[in-house]
Amino acid sequence: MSELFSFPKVSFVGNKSLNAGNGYHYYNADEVVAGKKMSEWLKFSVAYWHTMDQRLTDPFGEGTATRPWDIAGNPDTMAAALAKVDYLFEFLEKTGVEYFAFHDRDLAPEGNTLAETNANLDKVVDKIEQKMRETGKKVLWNTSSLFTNKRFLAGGATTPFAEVFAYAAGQIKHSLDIAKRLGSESYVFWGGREGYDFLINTDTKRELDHIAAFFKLAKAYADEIGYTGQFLIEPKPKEPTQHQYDFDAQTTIAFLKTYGLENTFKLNLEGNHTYLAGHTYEHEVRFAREAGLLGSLDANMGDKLTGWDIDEFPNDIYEATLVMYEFLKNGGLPTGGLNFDSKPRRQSFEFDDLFYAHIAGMDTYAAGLKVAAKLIEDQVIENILKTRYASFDSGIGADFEAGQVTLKDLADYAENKTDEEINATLQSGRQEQIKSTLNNYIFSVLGQ
Ligand code: XLS
Ligand code: NI
Ligand code: NI
Repeated sequence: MSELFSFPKVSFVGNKSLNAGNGYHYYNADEVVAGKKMSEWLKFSVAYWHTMDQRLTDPFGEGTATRPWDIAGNPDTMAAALAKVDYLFEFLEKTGVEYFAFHDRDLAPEGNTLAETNANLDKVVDKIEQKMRETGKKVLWNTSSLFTNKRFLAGGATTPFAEVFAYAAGQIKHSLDIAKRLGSESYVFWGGREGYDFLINTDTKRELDHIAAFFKLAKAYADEIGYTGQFLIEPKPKEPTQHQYDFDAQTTIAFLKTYGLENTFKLNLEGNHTYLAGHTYEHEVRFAREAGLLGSLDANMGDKLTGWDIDEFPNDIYEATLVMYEFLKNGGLPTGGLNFDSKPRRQSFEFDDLFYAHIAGMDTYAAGLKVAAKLIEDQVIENILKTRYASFDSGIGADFEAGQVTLKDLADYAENKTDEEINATLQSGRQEQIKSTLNNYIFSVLGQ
């Protein structure tokens, strides 16, 4: 097939030139880091809804993006939907990205009924399936949009309207059929409008009971059709509803445990969502990892001065390093990956900007992976923790950890100690020194 667009195939060029050009400076698919090839660790994924569908609109203006697959005047026709598939696969080929992710509604226009909509969708899925067979590209995850259409104004699984609830279930059923058919490694539920705007008109308990039951029905259906991909919930604290039920990792973990869903789901954590929740990305990844529930990453970032989700392509090496540290501690993401739920800025409207954006994102996480691997090899963070918690390795601390003391034993132990004695055991947190060390690792590893 002749080329659809002219951007050259992106290959690894190394970091000798400081100017970001058309190549990867750090992402070297075959390079071995921490015992595995980068391409095996870093399962990057193109997000259909941004890379293919996002027109770079904002609340004040129309789209600025120039996209070669737009079919003049009517970007929502079936012809455009089918044409986009060819562009996606050429984009994957040229960037070397192995995976993609999509919502049902990214792929094809809706019809007048769910049956008509499914028929449109299936035509595009037929083509995708064929292309996947030809190229070996894979689906990281798919999902259903239960938030774009008007019917979902009060949610999909948490709507007060049973007609809408049934429709949402129908949509999920079809998406699970697609997941099974295309072999999606995971299946994502992002609770777009699963939350509330106004407490007084909302039965929160009933809504949470509904969504938990909805998830159980989805799991039962997946089991019935033999779909074994990992189910994921993607926490987000606000936008679009004022109060999202899956606010952050810990809120979502509590929800899963409350309803006995912790063995069914893991978390898909997105950088920009973590800031909106008042956390850092590494915080969220840490808490999911420690709960054994780290599933996948939506690798983006936001502007820390902006209060909404801007889905910027990741370019913060410091953050990527700390996220990759958690990632390596987790042994990577067996059924997940790094999905670029990211879009170029509105002024980066040219098609080539999509390539530069993916290059920036992939290089950032490749660089973060290398620095994190070196930190672990040198046991930098492990040694910091070892020293800081050493008093729990012997004496009263060790006795407590072994479950050998009562509250009264601890009180007896502490009773006659003076402040001077206690304060003499405190250690500095050495935050500034640790940050310098981190910077030194970044400079040194990436300078090589
Ligand atoms: C929106 C979410 C969304 C999910 C998929 O903020 O990040 O894009 O990843 O529905
Ligand atoms: Ni996302
Ligand atoms: Ni998001």
